[in-house]
Amino acid sequence: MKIAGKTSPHYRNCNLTEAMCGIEITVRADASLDIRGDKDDSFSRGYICPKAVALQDIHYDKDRLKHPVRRTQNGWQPIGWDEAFDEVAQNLKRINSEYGRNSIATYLGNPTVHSYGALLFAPGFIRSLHTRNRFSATSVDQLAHHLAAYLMFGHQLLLPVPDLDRTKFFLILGANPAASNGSMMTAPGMGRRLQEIQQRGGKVILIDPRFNETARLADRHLFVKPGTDVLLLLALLHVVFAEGLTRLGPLAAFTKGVETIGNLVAEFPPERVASITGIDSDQIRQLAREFAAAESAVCYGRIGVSTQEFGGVCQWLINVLNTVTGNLDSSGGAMFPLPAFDPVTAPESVAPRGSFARWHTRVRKLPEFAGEFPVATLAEEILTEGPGQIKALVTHAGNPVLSTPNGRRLDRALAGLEFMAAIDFYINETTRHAHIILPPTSSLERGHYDLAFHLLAVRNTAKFSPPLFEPDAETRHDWEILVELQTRMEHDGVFGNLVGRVGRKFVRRFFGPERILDLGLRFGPYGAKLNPFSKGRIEPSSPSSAKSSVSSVVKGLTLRKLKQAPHGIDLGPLSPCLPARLRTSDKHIELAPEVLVKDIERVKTKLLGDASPHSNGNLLLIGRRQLRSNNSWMHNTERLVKGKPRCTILMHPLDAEKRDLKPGQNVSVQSRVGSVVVPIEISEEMMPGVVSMPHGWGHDRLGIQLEVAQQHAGQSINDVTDDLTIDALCGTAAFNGTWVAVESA
Ligand SMILES: Nc1nc2c(c(=O)[nH]1)N[C@H]1C(S)=C(S)[C@@H](COP(=O)(O)OP(=O)(O)OC[C@H]3O[C@@H](n4cnc5c(=O)[nH]c(N)nc54)[C@H](O)[C@@H]3O)O[C@H]1N2
Ligand SMILES: Nc1nc2c(c(=O)[nH]1)N[C@H]1C(S)=C(S)[C@@H](COP(=O)(O)OP(=O)(O)OC[C@H]3O[C@@H](n4cnc5c(=O)[nH]c(N)nc54)[C@H](O)[C@@H]3O)O[C@H]1N2
Ligand SMILES: [Mo]
Repeated sequence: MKIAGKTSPHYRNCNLTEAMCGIEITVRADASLDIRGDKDDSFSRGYICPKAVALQDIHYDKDRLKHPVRRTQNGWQPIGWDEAFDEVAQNLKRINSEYGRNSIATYLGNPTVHSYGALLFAPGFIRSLHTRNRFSATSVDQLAHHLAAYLMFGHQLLLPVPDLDRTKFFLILGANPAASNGSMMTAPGMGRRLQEIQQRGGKVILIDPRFNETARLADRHLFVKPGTDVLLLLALLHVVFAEGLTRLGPLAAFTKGVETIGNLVAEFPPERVASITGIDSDQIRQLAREFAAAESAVCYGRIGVSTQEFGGVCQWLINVLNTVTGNLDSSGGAMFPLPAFDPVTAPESVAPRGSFARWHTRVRKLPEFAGEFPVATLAEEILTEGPGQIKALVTHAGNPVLSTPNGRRLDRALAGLEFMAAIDFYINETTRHAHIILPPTSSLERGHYDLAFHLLAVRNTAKFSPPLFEPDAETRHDWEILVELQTRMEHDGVFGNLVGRVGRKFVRRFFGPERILDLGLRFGPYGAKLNPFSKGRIEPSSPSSAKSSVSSVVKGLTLRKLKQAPHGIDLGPLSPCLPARLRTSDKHIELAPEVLVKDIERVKTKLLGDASPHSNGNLLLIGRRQLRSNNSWMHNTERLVKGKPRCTILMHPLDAEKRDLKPGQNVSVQSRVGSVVVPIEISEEMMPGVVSMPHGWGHDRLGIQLEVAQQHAGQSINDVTDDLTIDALCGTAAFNGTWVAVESA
């Protein structure tokens, strides 16, 4: 293992979750790594979570693939890169010419967003396939945020973020930042930051069907019945309008649709929704008044509200609540970060504004968003015969068998594909179906810049992490694999191959991710090149530390200057930027987009009408994240999985008593699509009628190569979640709110 730089210790950002924690790594004599929080990182100030320490376990994992493999009757065989690339390209071309362009599908998983090389080069590869069957983890995650941003602010990436370090009133719906480290809100050290809100006289309030880890830090926690947050939001807005508490301030000059919202919410007084949401009408009124009266306030909702049947309208109404109370684009409210590499002002070809419902899926007719289809439809598109049926799949950094609803069905579907390739370094529940696996370098072998998370951060900062280790001679970076596949798809024959090869060399030499990053920084808001938004101040982080003081970085940010600041550069607090930063054609906020307003009809029918759901003695299943876990792929590290089994179902004592269930016993959890057997934990943390399970477990399938994970297999919640239970507006999986029967196993 060759160390890349001269510097020891080595400073970088952990790229596992969204928090961008600065870490300090020392390579010990025995090659093991001492990984700790970087005290000089001005943003994370030394905070890390246990996952960062496990970066080394992944790097040194003996199950991690270092060279391409081909699946044969006698198991996996190592093959060379050229052979592997050829075989993938030949198969994709054959299937394309035999069945048409839409017969090839792609799936990009979550770590794609944590690798800037992959983010920059995946779109080119996907374009080279000319298929509409593009999928990603977005439709099991944050799609609702993009949809609301696109329709209201004109760009899918113009995402408001809580101004956490200044707010006086933080209203959280369905998130657990104390365990997840925060999402769509990058802020390392969540516990400290929440405490600081209280120390400056502010309040933290959580709405959640579980008294989760964040509830323990909050001033108030209210149980809400899963899937009913939309009614709570409508009622909060009702009170704001009915009691004359709207105050748009400067936003009034460029906000359309306020009256439409007023009319819409008129029919949702708290009394009408209280029993359905499980929140007392007085509590709702009080909450609305406090929110409106606070010096600054911000409402924020995450996975609990994004991945449920009304996720789209929830994220919209959250933005509306912030806007009409004067808390959008205002200090302590919901603000728009201005990152040094800014996709919002980048050309359309680099970061598209978004699109909605230009075309629909073949089988269920669900809409595209930004050129992608909802992954809840992937299995049926593979299994349903006819023109346009998916015959081949390429996955990149994804494990949809464990991470998408009705995963067993997808598991079966993948087994029947004519061809599958995976860009991944593990043989797991999904990649075991691949014919060829192309393994990328580990994250310690590459440079890192958080293209996505600087855009979502509660403070403007910039940091480049150099590689710690030289890449293994046999491995390729994600972006190199993607470029290689793209050129092979685009060029045919001997001449084509030659052109391709030269082009490839050229791209790798002159237009790799570092070059693009540098250009992005130069033309970005803090670069020397002219940019309409360059108002940013640049200060070196923690000037007290000699190592970090880069006094020359005061203007004209470049990658070189960024590299001279190993602890990152502080670019100041978030600052107001509207209406200039809006990307709507008329530079107005569209408070009441038609499709969203219309979707309230569905809310009325489903939640208020006769068809409103009845439990029939069943329970509502929701998800749960755990600090020492990261979706499906970090269970192969002993230090993160040791201790008692964590893949359990949580249930309220009353529900357990009714079913005569005792703590620790195995129970079967059954839904329309399948069942799992897991141990039960009984706790008053849960709202009665609701049960919770973590996702990403279920490593007991045949043929995977994850020795540690297999010993801590657990079961997959997504063998129970339903691919037909979705947010009908945009097709996001509605993981939260699956009806299940739970009984002794
Ligand atoms: N340790 C750890 N950290 C992670 C991850 C991980 O797997 N492990 N994953 C990362 C990823 S990919 C993401 S997207 C983020 C997610 O980050 P978060 O959204 O903060 O994470 P969750 O723990 O899923 O929080 C969802 C909360 O919603 C609640 N909930 C469920 N249904 C409802 C509902 O109908 N209404 C309301 N109001 N609440 C509901 C749940 O009880 C839970 O407390 O975390 C990231 N960070
Ligand atoms: N029931 C339920 N299901 C959920 C959720 C939930 O709350 N409840 N949360 C959803 C959310 S928010 C998300 S984001 C998804 C995640 O779902 P996915 O993105 O589909 O799955 P991950 O578990 O993140 O798997 C990541 C894969 O990428 C590989 N990998 C890791 N690093 C790299 C890399 O640098 N390059 C490459 N090429 N591969 C790499 C890993 O080996 C692994 O196979 O799960 C979703 N599923
Ligand atoms: Mo996610």
